[in-house]
Amino acid sequence: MSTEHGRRAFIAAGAAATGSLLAGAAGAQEKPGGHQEHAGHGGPVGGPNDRGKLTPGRRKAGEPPVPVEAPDVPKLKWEMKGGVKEFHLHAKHLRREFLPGMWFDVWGYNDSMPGPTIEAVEGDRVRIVVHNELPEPTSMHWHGLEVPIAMDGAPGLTQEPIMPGKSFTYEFTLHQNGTYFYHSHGAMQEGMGMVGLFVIHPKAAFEPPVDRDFALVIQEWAILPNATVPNTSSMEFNFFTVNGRSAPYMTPMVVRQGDRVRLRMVNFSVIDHHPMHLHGLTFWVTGTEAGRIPETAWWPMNTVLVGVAQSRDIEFVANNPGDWMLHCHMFHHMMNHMTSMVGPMASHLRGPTAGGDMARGMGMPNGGHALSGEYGAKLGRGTGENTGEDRAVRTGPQPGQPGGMPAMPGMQGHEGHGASGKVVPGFPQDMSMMDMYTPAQVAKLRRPETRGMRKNWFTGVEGLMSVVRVLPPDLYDKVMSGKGEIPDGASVPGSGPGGMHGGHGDHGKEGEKPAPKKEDGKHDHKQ
Ligand SMILES: [Cu+2]
Repeated sequence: MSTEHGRRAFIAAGAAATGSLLAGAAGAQEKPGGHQEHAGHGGPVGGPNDRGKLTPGRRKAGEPPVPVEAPDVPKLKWEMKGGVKEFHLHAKHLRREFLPGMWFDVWGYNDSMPGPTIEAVEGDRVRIVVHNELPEPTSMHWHGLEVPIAMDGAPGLTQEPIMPGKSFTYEFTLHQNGTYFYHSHGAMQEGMGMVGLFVIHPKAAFEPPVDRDFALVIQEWAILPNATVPNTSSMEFNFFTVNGRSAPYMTPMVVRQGDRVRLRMVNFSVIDHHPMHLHGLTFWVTGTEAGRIPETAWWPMNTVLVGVAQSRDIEFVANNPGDWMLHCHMFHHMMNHMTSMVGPMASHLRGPTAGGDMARGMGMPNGGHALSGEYGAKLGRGTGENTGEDRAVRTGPQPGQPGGMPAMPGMQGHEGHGASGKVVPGFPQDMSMMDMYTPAQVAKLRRPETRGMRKNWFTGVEGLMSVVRVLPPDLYDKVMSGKGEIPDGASVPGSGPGGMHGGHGDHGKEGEKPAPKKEDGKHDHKQ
């Protein structure tokens, strides 16, 4: 049935595209015959199906909204008590696995960072009991919600802080709908991860209704060398997470071709705005942190800037099959443990020293080549995180240390990253696709949602990224069923299955022995 719906949507979108050819000026700009390449491209500019603006998916108007999905984050359970939905949030320390085997100490709610997603419906009366299991006072703010002043969670200004071991009951009626979030109102606590999504559906779904509704919360982190605890006073960030995981460990969003899809993106970063770019698909911006935007004010885009503390809802028709990146387009935000990828870590595995002068703190080597042990980039500008110029260490927990994965063959890294990285003095070239994953890590990266992706899909997926997989109905059903074999690369037809190139650590299949460490210079991936 749903396949039939998908086909109908596809045909409808195609018909709309044909319509644009006959539609005067707007259509005249199109190359004749070019539309086959852009199934569902849509009708004339300003028309209802312009770039899929109001093109329906598979769901019928009048049905209730689909539940929201926040990949890698649980939903907060509730109990109806006297007509009130009652939730419980426990503010506490927990450990979160940002990347396979890399566990960090963060603060969150219940057993999740970000906290579990609150999902409610406009008109609901909610009671949210916050239990403080932290070693310091806290309070909870409901970002964007128009609540009575005593419920606003601003410590001192509107309430006494919730002391350790105590709890506080918030209760209010939701008269808004949209993408909101809850967070501690202590700045340093926010930096430790104390946030969660708060999605409020309208009573009847907006039309055309979406088939899938995803929510993402973006965060950034400064994790000092050898540390597992975020440095909340730093303004240099080396880890970025989407729903508490760095790419490629985030779970891809898998949708069926023809679906109408909503993505809700919340930016809970410390100081950075993120231009979130979606490959291969054009979307409309349909909501902000204040709720729905009228259709007349929607913008067609492929890159939407999500500012700090803002949310942006986007909608698109998933008419272009493939595995599409969704990522922040700031280059420094497209890497993990970014600073340590240039400089001494890359060549000597000593890691960068911290707290350098401005030039080196900004990643500008002032002597030698970028990979040299002595003159490579520094970690940070010395904004309080100085660990000493004499102490060169790797970013994040070390293998075998608390927070690190057990030491194992293949974790010893390699000397340098090929001769080409040292050709141009001071230039940190040749840095891409150099993350090494052990077989155990690769096994964790492969999940049901990644079946049929290219074998080495994760090599270029890092930092503030996620993947939207638009699958033809038959492939979608196969992937989601979890059954049967799907060949590598099935979702990127014509690209080959993927595989490793040039000996970059081991990205092989589970159980494979790591490749033996090679001599520097025989390691160049540009061969
Ligand atoms: Cu960014």
